[in-house]
Amino acid sequence: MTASQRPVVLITGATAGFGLATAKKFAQQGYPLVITGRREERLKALSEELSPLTSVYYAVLDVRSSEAVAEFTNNLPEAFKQVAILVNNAGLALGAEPADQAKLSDWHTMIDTNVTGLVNVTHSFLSTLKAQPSSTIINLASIAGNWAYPGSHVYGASKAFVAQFSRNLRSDFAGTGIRVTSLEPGMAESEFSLVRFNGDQDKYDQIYQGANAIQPEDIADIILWIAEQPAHLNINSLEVMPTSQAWDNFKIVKK
Ligand code: NDP
Ligand code: 8X3
Repeated sequence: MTASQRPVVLITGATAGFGLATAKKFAQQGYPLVITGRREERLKALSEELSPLTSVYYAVLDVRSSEAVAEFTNNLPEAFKQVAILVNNAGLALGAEPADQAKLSDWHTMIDTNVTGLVNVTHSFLSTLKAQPSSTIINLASIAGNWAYPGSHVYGASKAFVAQFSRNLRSDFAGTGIRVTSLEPGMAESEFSLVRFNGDQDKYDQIYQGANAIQPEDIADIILWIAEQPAHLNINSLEVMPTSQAWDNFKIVKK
């Protein structure tokens, strides 16, 4: 496939972390890109950086608003309308306290972003994706959706939704050109933990120091690999951890 034949890639949450690295990775391969997020100055700078490599359209988009998502979808310029690779990446965790100490507003924000936001964008592009000879949805779930750990409550549950939603989409679209993947990373170094701990740089440093965590570029490589599998193959789910991370014992709380 020559660069001019590459399908359009839409990435949500391209202003940082996985989304940013994925935009760069696909741009290096010449894929036309639609990049979105809430921070316009970052989108503009990224668009300027990548424009020598490929065609880029950026739009400020808060995925939590179904109205904004519909308007964004309808207003895509003609050259970018035929989205064939959707990377549903925008998401966040807020807090890691036990459930009874968590803020209800944080729970709502996680559900609104990780569940409602992802559903908004997916629904808005299904007819476009179905019209393509081959298309791919890559949803960012997490190990937190597969395994329980203290302080994960709503975050982990929102990612369990993403994993099951991905499987259910697979079920609906079996035999069509639409492929769906639930990508489930473990600990990765990005702004994610700054957001989770409300900008606390000390906590961020403690978490990542010596952990040799996954880097956003590792995830970008995996996303490109998934998207470039032959059309007859669907990567259903892919869980990846840093080598330094693994499961521990079940806890037993004795009286
Ligand atoms: P970052 O915090 O580095 O990036 C998150 C991105 O999501 C930003 O671009 C942010 O952009 C965007 N975003 C957040 N809220 C919204 C919103 N309401 N509307 C649109 N965009 C939004 O995190 P990561 O790159 O690490 O995480 C990306 C995804 O991967 C998330 O879904 C996360 O849950 C998941 N994940 C992360 C892991 C990790 O350890 N880092 C591990 C497993 C999964 P902006 O603020 O400009 O809107
Ligand atoms: C983020 C991974 O392990 O911090 O999705 O919950 S973890």
